Formats: sequence, C-alpha cells, structure tokens
Amino acid sequence: MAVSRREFLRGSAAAVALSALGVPALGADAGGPEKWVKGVCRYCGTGCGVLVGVKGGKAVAVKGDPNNHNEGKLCQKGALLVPAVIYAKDRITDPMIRKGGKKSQLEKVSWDEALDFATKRFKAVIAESGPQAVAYYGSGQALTEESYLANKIWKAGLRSNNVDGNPRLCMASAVAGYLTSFGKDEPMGTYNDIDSASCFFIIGSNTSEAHPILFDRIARRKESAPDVKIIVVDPRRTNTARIADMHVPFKPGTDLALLNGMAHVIFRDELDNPSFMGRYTIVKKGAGEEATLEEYKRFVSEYTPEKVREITGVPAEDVVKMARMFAESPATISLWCMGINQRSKGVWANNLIHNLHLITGQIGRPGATPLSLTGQPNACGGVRDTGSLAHLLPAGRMVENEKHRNEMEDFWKVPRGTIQPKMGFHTVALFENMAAGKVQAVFIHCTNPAQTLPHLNKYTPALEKAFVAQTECFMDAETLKYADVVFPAAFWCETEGVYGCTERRYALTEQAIPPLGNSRPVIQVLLDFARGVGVDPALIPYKNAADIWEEWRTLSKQGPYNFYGITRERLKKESGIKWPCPDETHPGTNLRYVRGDDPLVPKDHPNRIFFYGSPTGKATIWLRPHQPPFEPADADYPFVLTTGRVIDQWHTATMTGKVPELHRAYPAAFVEINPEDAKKLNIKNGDQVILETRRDKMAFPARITDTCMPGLVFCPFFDKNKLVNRLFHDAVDAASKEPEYKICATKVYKQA
Ligand SMILES: Nc1nc2c(c(=O)[nH]1)N[C@H]1C(S)=C(S)[C@@H](COP(=O)(O)OP(=O)(O)OC[C@H]3O[C@@H](n4cnc5c(=O)[nH]c(N)nc54)[C@H](O)[C@@H]3O)O[C@H]1N2
Ligand SMILES: Nc1nc2c(c(=O)[nH]1)N[C@H]1C(S)=C(S)[C@@H](COP(=O)(O)OP(=O)(O)OC[C@H]3O[C@@H](n4cnc5c(=O)[nH]c(N)nc54)[C@H](O)[C@@H]3O)O[C@H]1N2
Ligand code: SF4
Ligand SMILES: [Mo]
Repeated sequence: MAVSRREFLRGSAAAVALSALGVPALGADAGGPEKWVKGVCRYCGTGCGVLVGVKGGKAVAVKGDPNNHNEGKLCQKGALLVPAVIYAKDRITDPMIRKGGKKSQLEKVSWDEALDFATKRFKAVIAESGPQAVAYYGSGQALTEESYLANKIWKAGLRSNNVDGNPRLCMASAVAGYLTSFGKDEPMGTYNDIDSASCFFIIGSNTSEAHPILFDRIARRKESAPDVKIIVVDPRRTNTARIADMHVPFKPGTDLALLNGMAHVIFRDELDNPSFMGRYTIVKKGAGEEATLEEYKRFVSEYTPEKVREITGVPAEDVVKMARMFAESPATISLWCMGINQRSKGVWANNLIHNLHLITGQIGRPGATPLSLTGQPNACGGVRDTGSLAHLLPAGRMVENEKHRNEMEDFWKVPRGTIQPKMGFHTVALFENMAAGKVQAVFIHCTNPAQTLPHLNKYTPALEKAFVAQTECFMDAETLKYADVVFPAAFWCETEGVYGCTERRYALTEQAIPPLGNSRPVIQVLLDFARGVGVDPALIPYKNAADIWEEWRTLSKQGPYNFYGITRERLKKESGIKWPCPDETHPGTNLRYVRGDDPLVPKDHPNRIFFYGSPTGKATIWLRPHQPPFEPADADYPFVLTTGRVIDQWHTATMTGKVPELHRAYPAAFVEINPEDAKKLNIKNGDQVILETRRDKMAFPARITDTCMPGLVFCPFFDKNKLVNRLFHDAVDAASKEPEYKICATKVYKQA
C-alpha cells in the first residue's frame, strides 16, 4: 500500500509532533523546575528516557532525556505523566483492609495493622496447606529490584515456586521462541539496527500506537533512504500499516502458513544462504528431535504460494514478493509483538520468524536481526531476566534443572534442596487453582488481573475465593474490588529502581519526590511482609533497592546475562546501558553473539557468530507446521474478535484515564467493524452492536472503518465498564502458556 512521500511524512509525523508536547515543561509554573531528575517513562517497552522537573518537593514537569535512545522525544503518554497521573485525585495514600470479609468495605488502617493482617493470613495458609498454597502475581511494570526480591522471598524463603505475572500474558511466547531458537532468552539486536535496516518486516505489531517513539525512528529511517521498504503483516489496516510499502491483510491466526510459505519461496528461488546455515544452524522438529536441512526443505516445499493463499487469503504473488523483499534486502529487521505472541501457537510463530533470518543469514549484522518488541517497561529486565516466572530462576536458569537450582541455592546461601524441583503455576493455572481452593492467598503487585486475565467469568471467582493482598496506586483499579489488604505503593518517580527495556538496556529511574501521603516503596513493603511471614532475615539483608541491585549484578557475573559492569553509580551517570557488560569500563553491547562486539564471545573464536547460550553454539531452524487458532470463526459464530490497544490509553486506563487529553481521545470502548459487514448487518456508526461469544455477550458502539478486514471486529480492552475479556476463552500456547487474546469466534448483531 504505497503512499506518497508527503502522506508518509504526515502519517509518521504523529509521534514527533506530539512529542513536542513534552518539551515545554508541562505543568511547570513560571520560573520552571528547580532540578531535573533522570528516569524512564512509566509506560511502554520502548523505554524512553525522561527528566522529571521538581519544584518545592513536587513533580511539576516532564521532558524527554536527550541522552537516552529517544533523543529527547516522548509520545503523548510519556509527555503527560506529570502532573495529572501522579497527583490524580484517587491516588491511594493509606493502607486499607476489609475486616469483615470480601463483602465489607475497605477501611483505612495503619501500616502495622495492614501488614499484620496480611502476614497472619499467609502464615496460617502456609501452616495449614503448605507453601504451594500461596502465590505472588507480579508485573512487567514492577521495578527490577522488586521482582528479584519477591522471586527470592517466594522460591528460597517460602519454598514456593508460585511466582508468575502479567509477562505470561505478553512475552512468554517470545521468551520460549528465543530459548528454543537460540538457546537463551533476549534479543541479539537493538534499536540501532533500525537505523541501518533496509527492509522492515513488521508482523503482529501496531508499532505506531504501541511503541510510538520506535515507530518514529522507523519512519525517520524510511525518510532518510528512499530504498527502505516496510512490510506490515496484520489483519487490520492499522496506522502502522498505512505507511507500509506493502500491507498484507490476511485471515487472523494463519501466520504459520504464511511464514512457511515465505521460506518455501526463499528456497525455491535460491535466495537462501547455505553457507550461513551450514556454519551456524542445526535443524529440529517436534519436541526437539534432530532433523536434516533436506527434511526441512521438503517440509516447506509443501507450503506453495497457492496453498498459502488458500489458508491465509494472501494472493500467491504477494507471498512471493514478501519473501523476495525479506531475503534480497541488504539488511532485514523483523519486529513483532502481541499479534504473534498472544496465540495458541505463539512460540511456533516466533520460531518461524527466527527461521526466516537463519535461512537467509539476515542476522548478526547491523540492521539484520529479529527483534521482538516488549510491551511493558520492565518485562525484560524485571521479570524475564530475574526469572520471576513459575518455571524460571534468575539469568536464564530453569526451576526443573537441578544444576540451576543448586547454583541459586549456593548463591543465596540456602541449603541444597531448598528450591522446590517442580515449577509453580503459570498464570492461567494459578487462577484455576485459586478458584479450586488450592492456592488460598496471593500477593498481587502492580497489575490488574480482574480486568486483564482471559475468560474473566471463569477467573474472577478465584479472586473472590482467595485472600488477596495487593499493592496499588489508584482507587479505580478493578482488582481492588477483590482485595482483602491494599498496600499503597509509592508511584514511579517517588521511589527508585531499574527498568530493562526491549533492547537489553538497563536504565535507572531515580527518586525525584517523596512518596505521596503514607504510600511506601514496595521494596520496603515486601521486606516487612517477608519478615512478618517468617522468612529468615539473613536471606533478605537489604536496606534499599541499591543493595538488591548490587546482589543481582554480582549474580549476573556467572553467566550469559553478564551485566556486572552496570553499577548503580554508572546507572546514575548514564542514560541506560545495554548488556552484556562485564566490567565497569565496558560501553555495552549492540550485536549480541557477534565476535568483536559481544564481550562474551571469545576474541579468537573461529566463528563470527557464536550462539553461546545454546549447548551446540548454534541456532535452531524448526519444522513447525501450520495449525489453526483455538477458536476460529464458524457457522454459528461467524466473526473473528480481536483485542488490543489504542495509542492514548495504557492497559486498564488507571493512569492514562486520569489525563484529560488522553481520556478525551478514547473515553470508552467501541467495536471496529468493516463497512461491508456493517452494511450487511444494517449497522451505522455509533449504533450499539452486540458481540456474543460462547462465554458471554456485550454491547459496544460501532466504529465503521476499513481498519478491520471483512469478517473481523476489534475491541480495545482499556474500558473497565466494558470488560471485553469476559467474552474470551482461556486457551493457551502449550509451551509458553500464553493466552490467545488475539482470536475468538463471535456473533455480531445490532442491538434491538
Ligand atoms: N498505547 C499503548 N501502548 C502500549 C500498551 C498500551 O496499553 N497502550 N501496552 C504495551 C504492552 S504491555 C504491549 S504487550 C504492547 C502490545 O503492542 P502490540 O502487539 O503492537 O498491540 P496490540 O494492539 O495488542 O496488537 C498488535 C496487532 O496484532 C494484530 N493481530 C491480531 N491478530 C493477528 C494475527 O493473527 N496475526 C498477526 N500477525 N497480527 C494479528 C492486531 O490487529 C494488532 O494490530 O503494547 C505496549 N504499548
Ligand atoms: N483482551 C486482552 N487482554 C489483555 C491483552 C490483550 O491484548 N487483550 N494484553 C495482555 C498484556 S500483553 C498485558 S501486559 C496485560 C496488562 O495487564 P495489567 O498489568 O493487569 O494492566 P495494567 O493496567 O497495566 O495494570 C497495572 C496496575 O498497576 C497499578 N500501578 C500503576 N503504577 C503502579 C506502581 O508504581 N506500583 C504499583 N504497585 N501499582 C501500580 C495500576 O493502577 C494498575 O492497576 O494485559 C493482558 N490482557
Ligand atoms: S513510546 Fe513508550 S516509553 Fe516512549 S514516551 Fe511513549 S509510552 Fe513512554
Ligand atoms: Mo503486554
């Protein structure tokens, strides 16, 4: 879908123009702030650097950090963090408990009373039903130090592996994809690759709305070099798709066929790179059985462009064109997000993207790389790297690997055998077990599951049944309805901690202002909570977040996540450092696994690329057949419902909803519907339209737009008055356990 240069510039200017909002120190009165304190934007995984302007002990302004990767730019969400969000009227400033059970009101109490109320209950549950009956449900928006600490308290202190969190709903398929294709999690590329890529393969990512400042960087790259091509593979014609040279709409959930079809064309037209494959890859199939390259070629040879057209609806010539653009470009970067991860075959889809890079050798060079976009600001640094998920231990270790458990036990100085050998409950299983009464108490931190879990009708009873201790900043969070104890959390720049974004970049948000009212940093809450439930004080000897960082940095020295060189002092001075970074003089790494760039590849290694995270030192090409989504449209439920984001709202809108400029843009949920479908169903703009799935039904005002292809409808999930997740099933990817929020079958009709 080619657009003129002028149209293109106009389209891509959105993020840039809005970023200008941040520059004139919003909210500052005459004279401006007394000081600027360095931090990271509270919102997305782009991880833009910010400077918070402080005056008289209050945050009065925010602007982009010119020294961070965003070069001083912010999108509208980041630029409007201060003052509306921080000083929102409904900030929670005192601890609260429900003395008379779930039906009673939350009452303000002292910290001692709230902590006592929570710890007594957790202790009682552990005494009666064992440590497997308690859980921590965390977040990719929590600080690294908080996640590391909670993980240690649960797995080593309480001996429960029930540590999971919202990255399971988000990045789990990307993690498993990296792990199976390259041996360890986290990407080899960085944002710098955007500046040298000549082909952008954007699949299942609405970058312009979900990662606006990265989109701006992509747009600038395209402006700077006329040969740069953008392919967008998305069933919706999003704003991202509108600047593409080639937008490929297709039947939702058929990416696997499309990606195998591209591989087919690459071999058929001899665009593959045999010497790269020979040197750097092995081939596997099924659960990990070895296979040959010949077998793989035979396997993809079945995905002819014609067959792919039948499955996906993409014209055969477009499959050929995409494959050629991908393979023939001097440097191709793939960018993907939830359209790929939130799928019942999300891990396979990740593998197939990696395959394309491996068979063409579009990898390990500037601009040539697969780069999974991370959603939350600290899903990578905080949760993936610290291993704060039910099956993981820090720095790429696995719970079920005895050697890994022993390494952690020795490091944490607890007896061998302390860490339980079985993994804990992943998110969906966790809430299932809560509903069944097996998990009886949960500590929820920095996430709002009562709005964001799939199949809410099935899982809100879990929150009604279990004892819920929750940290929160805002009164309108849906999950508060189920909380037994609420710990008021110091918000964002009221405390300090590290975020790690998409590109392995760690950056510090420094404390700029004191916590509002009686709110407290969650580090302190977790430490008091742990002492209260009887965790050995020797295990948690920390005074503050910096102490925890010191331990985590030291631990990282032992393995492939080495960031020992990223000291607190450096984090204060510099605006983000990319690991590996083994010593204090190391500038950080751009091309991971590449000799000469990555300090963990020996300088005299015979190969230019060394996948040292994998036992063979090689990457894996996977045979992964196409499989349909869990619940495709059928005769009874003839439409596909997909869900996702809009640029101005963040998830459940507890923060962005407080900003008048953002709220006005998207005040309430709606359903996008194609003009053809609307005509057939006699629906006009603004009509109330019922979406009825096998779980529930709900009415939304119609937005008639060509964004959705015929047969597809889209709803955002930010509106707590329209809990769209009630409509969804809870099917998960078999390997990553990530739910398929992107596809379910629905009826669509006008409300009578
Ligand atoms: N403004 C804003 N930005 C955010 C967030 C936010 O809440 N608001 N949240 C952050 C977080 S945590 C995340 S995870 C990211 C998510 O960022 P994205 O993944 O980019 O956003 P989504 O809207 O969830 O979905 C992306 C696209 O997937 C497409 N899609 C649906 N089905 C399919 C399919 O079968 N195949 C393919 N290829 N595509 C499909 C949808 O049409 C949609 O355009 O955004 C982050 N950034
Ligand atoms: N239908 C549908 N559902 C989805 C998705 C989808 O695409 N479609 N995407 C999934 C994905 S990718 C994600 S990441 C999840 C996100 O889902 P959630 O994490 O549940 O959503 P958030 O609104 O980000 O929740 C963060 C909570 O933390 C609170 N909070 C904010 N700042 C702080 C703080 O500093 N400290 C503390 N303690 N609390 C704070 C906020 O008020 C809010 O209640 O949603 C998932 N659900
Ligand atoms: S792109 Fe993401 S990190 Fe950057 S300012 Fe916008 S919301 Fe914040
Ligand atoms: Mo996410």
